[in-house]
Amino acid sequence: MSEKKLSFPPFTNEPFTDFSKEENRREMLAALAHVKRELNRTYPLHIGGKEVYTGDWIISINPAHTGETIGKVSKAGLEQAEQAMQSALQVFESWKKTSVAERAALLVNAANLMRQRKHEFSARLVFESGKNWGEADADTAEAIDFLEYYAREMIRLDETNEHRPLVPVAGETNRLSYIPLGVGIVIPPWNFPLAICAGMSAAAVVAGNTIILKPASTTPVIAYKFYEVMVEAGIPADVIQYLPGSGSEIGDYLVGHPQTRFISFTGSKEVGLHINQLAAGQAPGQIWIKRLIAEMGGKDGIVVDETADLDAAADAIVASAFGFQGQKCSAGSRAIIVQDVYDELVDKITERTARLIVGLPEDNVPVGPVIDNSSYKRILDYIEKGKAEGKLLAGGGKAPGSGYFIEPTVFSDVAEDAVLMQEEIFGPVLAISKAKDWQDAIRIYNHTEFGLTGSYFSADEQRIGVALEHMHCGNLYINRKCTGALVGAHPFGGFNLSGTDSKAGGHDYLLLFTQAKLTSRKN
Ligand code: TAP
Repeated sequence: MSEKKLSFPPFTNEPFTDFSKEENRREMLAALAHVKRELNRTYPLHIGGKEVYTGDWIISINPAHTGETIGKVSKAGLEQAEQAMQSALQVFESWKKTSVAERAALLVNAANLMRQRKHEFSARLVFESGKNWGEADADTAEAIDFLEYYAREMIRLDETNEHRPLVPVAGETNRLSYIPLGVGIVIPPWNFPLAICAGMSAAAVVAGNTIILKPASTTPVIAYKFYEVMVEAGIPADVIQYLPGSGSEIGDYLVGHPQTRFISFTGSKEVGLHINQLAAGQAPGQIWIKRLIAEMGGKDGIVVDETADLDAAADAIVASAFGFQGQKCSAGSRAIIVQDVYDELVDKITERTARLIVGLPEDNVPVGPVIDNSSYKRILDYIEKGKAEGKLLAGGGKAPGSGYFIEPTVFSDVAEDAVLMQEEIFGPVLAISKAKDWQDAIRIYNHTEFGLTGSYFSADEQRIGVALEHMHCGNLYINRKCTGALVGAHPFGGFNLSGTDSKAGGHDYLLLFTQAKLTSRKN
C-alpha cells in the first residue's frame, strides 16, 4: 500500500523526434559523435550492486561495420549466476517493503533521466543494433513510455480497493493487495534492446520483485546503459543484477533454479518453448509453480481486398516488411492479396521496395544491416529457398557494405504452405500470396502457428467487421501497418505460438508480476 498518495500527470506517449528539423539533426549528430568516442570500452557485471569482472568477455560489434567493437562486456558463468541469485534473494526482503509510491517515483526519475539523454540512447541503438535514427528514436521513446506507464499502473493496482471495491460483507473488512512474487529472471531480445529490456525490467521491479537481467548477447552495452540509468535514478544497485552471459549456459541454470519465482522472456519460439519446458519442472527444494511470461515470434501479415486504397496498402506493406530490416516481432512478412487487385498491388509493392536504399544506420539510411552473422546466413538461406518457392521480384541477396547487409527482398506467388509463408525469417524478406477472395485471404492469414500482429485493408465495413472477429492475432489493425504499437494505446502480445499474450504496455501487464492476497478481518 502506498504510504503517501502520489499523483503524476496523466500518461502521454513520448513524442517522436522530427529529424527534418535542423536543430534535432544537429543534436543527433552530436550524440552519435559522443557515443562513437565511447566505443570499445569495457563493462563489468553487476552483482549485489558490485562490479564484477570475470576475465571472460562478450564482444559486442557494430553490425554495420563488423570491424568496429561497440564494447567488451564481462561474461558471467554459473558461479556468477548463483551469486546473482543469492544477492537477488537477499535484497528482495527489503525491496518488497519499499512503498509503491517510492518504487513508482524511482521509475519516473529514470524516465526523466532517459528523456534528458534521449539522443545519446538512440545513438547507442544506432551503433549496437543497426537501427536508423527514426527506429532508434522510437525504441528510446518506447522505453521512456514503459517507465512512465508502469509507474502509474503500479499505483493504480495498489489502489484497487478504492477503484474496484470488493462486495461488502457486514462485520468484515476485506482487502485485496497485489504483492510481489520474488526473484525473476528477465531475458530480453536484441531487437528492441532498450524498450523491451526496460519494459520487462521496470514492470518486475516496480511490482516489488528483484531481478537478474540477462541481456541478449548481441546488445549488452545498451542494457548496461539502462542498468546505469536505473541506479542513477535511485533504484538500489542490487535490485537489478546485470548479468550478461550465454543463454544456453546461465539461462538454463537460472530458469531451472529452485528459487527462481518467475521468468519474463521475450525472444524466439524455439527458446521460449525450451524455457517453458524447463520451467515446468519442480527442482529439489522448489515450493511454487514458476510463472512464465513468454512473448515469442510471429509470421505477421497484411490482408488486402479489392475495395482497399491500394497506395495506402502498398505503403503499409513495405513499411511493415522492411522497417528495421524486417527484424521486428510485428514485421509484416506476409502480404495476402485478393486476385482482382493482385497484379496492380504487387507492382506498387515492388516499385516501393526497389526505391529503398540500403546503407549505414549512422547516416540515417532507411535499411541497415541485420544483427549478426548467424542471422545473415540464415536469412540468405531462406532467400535461396524462396527462389524455389516463389517469383523473385526485388532484392534476392547480399547488399554491399562492411556489415551484414541484405537487399530488401520480395517474392510473389508463394503458396500458403510454403516455408516462406510459414516460418519466421526475421529479416528483410516479404512473401506475397494470392487469394481467391477476401474470405479466402482471411483464411490464408490464419493458416499459421503464430498469432502476433495482422492488418486488414478494406473500405467495406461489413468485411472489416468479419476480419475484426476472425483474424486470429493479439494485435489486429485496420487500414494501417501492423508494426508500431504504442504503450498504453496498443497493449502488445500474441496468440498461439507467439506467446502467452502478456499485453505489454496494457492495464493487465503488471498483474503478471504480482500475486493477489486477500485479507479478511472480523470487525
Ligand atoms: P532468442 O535467440 O530467442 O534470444 C532471446 C533471449 O533469450 C536472449 O537474451 C538469449 O540470450 C536468451 N536465451 C537463449 N537461449 C536461452 C536459454 N536456453 N535460456 C534462457 N535464455 C536464453 O531471440 P532473439 O534472436 O534475441 O530475438 C528475436 C526473436 O524475438 C524473434 O523470434 C522475435 O519475433 C522475438 N520477439 C518477440 C517479441 C514479442 S513481444 N512477441 C518482441 C521482440 C522479439 P543470448 O543472446 O545469449 O543467446
